[in-house]
Amino acid sequence: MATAGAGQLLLLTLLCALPAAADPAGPSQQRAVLWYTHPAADWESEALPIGNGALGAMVMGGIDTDILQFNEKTLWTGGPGARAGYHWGIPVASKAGAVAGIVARIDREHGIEPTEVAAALGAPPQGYGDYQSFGALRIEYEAAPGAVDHYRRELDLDQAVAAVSYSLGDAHVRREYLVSHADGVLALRVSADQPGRIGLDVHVDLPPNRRSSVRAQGGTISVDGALEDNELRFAATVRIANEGGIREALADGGVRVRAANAVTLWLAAGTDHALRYPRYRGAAPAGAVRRRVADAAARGYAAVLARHVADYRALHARTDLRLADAGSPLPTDELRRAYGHGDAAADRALEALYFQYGRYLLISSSRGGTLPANLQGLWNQSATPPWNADYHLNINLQMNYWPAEADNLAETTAPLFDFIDALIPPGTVAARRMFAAPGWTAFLNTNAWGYAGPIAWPTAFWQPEAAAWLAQHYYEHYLYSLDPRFLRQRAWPVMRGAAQFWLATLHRDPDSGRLLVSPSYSPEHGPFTAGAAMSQQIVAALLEEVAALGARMGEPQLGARAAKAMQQLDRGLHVGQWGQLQEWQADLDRRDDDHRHVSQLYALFPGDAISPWSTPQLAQAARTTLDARGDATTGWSRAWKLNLWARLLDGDRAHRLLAGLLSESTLPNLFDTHPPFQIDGNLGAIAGMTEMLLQSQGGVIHVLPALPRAWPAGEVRGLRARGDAQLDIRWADGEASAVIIRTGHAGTLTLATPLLVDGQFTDVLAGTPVACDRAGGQCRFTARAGGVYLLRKVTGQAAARLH
Ligand code: FUC
Repeated sequence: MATAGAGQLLLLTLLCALPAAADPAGPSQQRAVLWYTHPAADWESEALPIGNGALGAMVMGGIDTDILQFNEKTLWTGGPGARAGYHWGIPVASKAGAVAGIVARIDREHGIEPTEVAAALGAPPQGYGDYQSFGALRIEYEAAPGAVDHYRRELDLDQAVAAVSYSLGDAHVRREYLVSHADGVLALRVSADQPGRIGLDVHVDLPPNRRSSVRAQGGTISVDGALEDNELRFAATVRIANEGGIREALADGGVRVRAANAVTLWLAAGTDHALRYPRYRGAAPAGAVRRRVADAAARGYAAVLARHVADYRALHARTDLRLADAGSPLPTDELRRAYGHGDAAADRALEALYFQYGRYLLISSSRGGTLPANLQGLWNQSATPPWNADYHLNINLQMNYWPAEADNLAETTAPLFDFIDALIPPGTVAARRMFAAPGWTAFLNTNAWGYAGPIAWPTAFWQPEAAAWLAQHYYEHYLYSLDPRFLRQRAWPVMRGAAQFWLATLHRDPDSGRLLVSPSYSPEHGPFTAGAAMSQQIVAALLEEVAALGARMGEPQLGARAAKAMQQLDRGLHVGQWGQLQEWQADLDRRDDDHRHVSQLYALFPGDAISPWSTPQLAQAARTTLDARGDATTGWSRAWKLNLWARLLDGDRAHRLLAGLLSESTLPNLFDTHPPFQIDGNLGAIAGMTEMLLQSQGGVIHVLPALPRAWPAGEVRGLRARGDAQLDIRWADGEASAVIIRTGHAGTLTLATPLLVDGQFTDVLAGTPVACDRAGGQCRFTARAGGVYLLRKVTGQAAARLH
């Protein structure tokens, strides 16, 4: 830009003003903080999670004794070396004949009971293992004279720092807790505004299922050991640094501090797990763990805090949701209890907080260099957690990552992609042994050790579409980023292997001649048949993409095979006798069925084969199905339905699902409860909130497609759209009033919003209007690389000035 004219300057001023502006209805903006007036009494429902993707802890904040239960993401029993033996769940001898037998039976009988198929094709899991608690830091505070008052426990989502504060006699005590990704350590700093007031004993408590030594020397507690089940080695170091006062190592492995001005605890932990088939073992952990603590302690708390906040904000602060007329003086547990009882401003405050909490949870449980977020994200206190706190591939792991791209946290997909890449070698063996097929596959569930076979749990074991579904996440990452290297080097190999598998195993239906998945099982529901809707929809999406990409990726033959299969493939989009979208090829759906899995609606969300714009009749059928299933259900299922209603452009109904989640399926610490606690509901829900505000599937960016009446005015910043675009949207009276689009790549974008009908649409850097045909509130325009575009409502005098 050589010179800026007056118009340009004005636009730039507007542009700068927009993100900083408070909500249109007045400055009721609140800080994004969860806060409580009491310590947590319960781990699952009240403790506050902190984490850096690999290392996490739950903050209870007890006054006399503070228990900081902590996890390291790779501490798993099971896998190679497990006492029970381990074969990745993959049969040693080929099962291809048994699978063919089931396929032939389904051809004849059309439906088989899951118990029979599980007996024929599944196997009891051997050496599957569980995600483990690492241990707990037990901090016992020295009794001090004076009453405790003004207690507050909080989690600041803008900084990713938890804190406890209270007055004790004439002193004010503050504890701050964080887990830094930048420095790989947990830090707890305890300070008081009066000298010499901090006295505490620190111990590390470990669960019994391991051999371990805990030793204290000077100010350091060293933990070394191995899990009894699989000899996985682990190490942790806690350094206790006191400012003033005295410190001594205790004979029982603890450390005591007395009369200090402040104390900082540093904790690092690790294992020798490595995400590499077949051994899954890497370097001994102790050296790296000790080094991380030494480096952080040398850096000092203020510097570590600053680096942590900068690292976290680089992700979290990109996106903000401000709802107008939102606010409440209530602590978070009371706010949640009061939710839906008539205070709309308080309700909106909780909804906006819940949105930013979901983004916080994803960042805190999913960073590069470790495993992806599991069923509980990162936080688990048990040796035998529900569903092993594993990776369920028939909705749950995928749901964890639904918000990653649109909510501007694409970096959080790094551990997911590393995990899936590492699943391909055992998944390739599984495809061969189970189906005599090329490519790779996975089934219902997997663990830290590349489990790739089917377990023998009749209603939950068969999901060979998992590989194709997971491949969609790679392709979506490309659609959002338009990064050609990622497409070629990461996405394509995964998509190719999944497509090769399906091209070899699709079955020609003897009745219709169509290509079907067989055996096929609609997640956790109904009989085994051929061609359940979800199976067909997932495979169709993958093969369609492979057909389109093959030539460009240098594999035209594979592309051509996929294209040919697509001509014969049933797409799983059938409307049944009561107007519903069928879950199976045969019209078996019952109107009174309220099953939590709505698998036949995959094509509506997360897929995009159904939409009210392009396939209105199918969208109507999806609506009929959703109405029949009803709203009341488990946590993650409500979150899925929230996304589905947003895709049906019904903002009020989507909001009703959000309201149900918050009032029925959310714990006082705002964890989603299935029940029990499962993080998929938190993460799926914020994906749905985002779908209410912005959608970009099918090549069109729709602004505020499902805005509920409950959010008449507000502002959202930093949402991402497919096509490498980023949007800020402000709205009032239920309509968009300003939209800023920042574009990464040069190319064509299509924007849809009624604001295009009479709004002013400007290429800000050029200072010129955007030329496009705006018929029907849509505009297809050519965006520049690094462009900035402003669409705004112009009325009265402002319009005259600008023209
Ligand atoms: C899916 C669900 C269950 C549970 C489990 C972890 O299989 O059907 O309800 O959420 O995952």
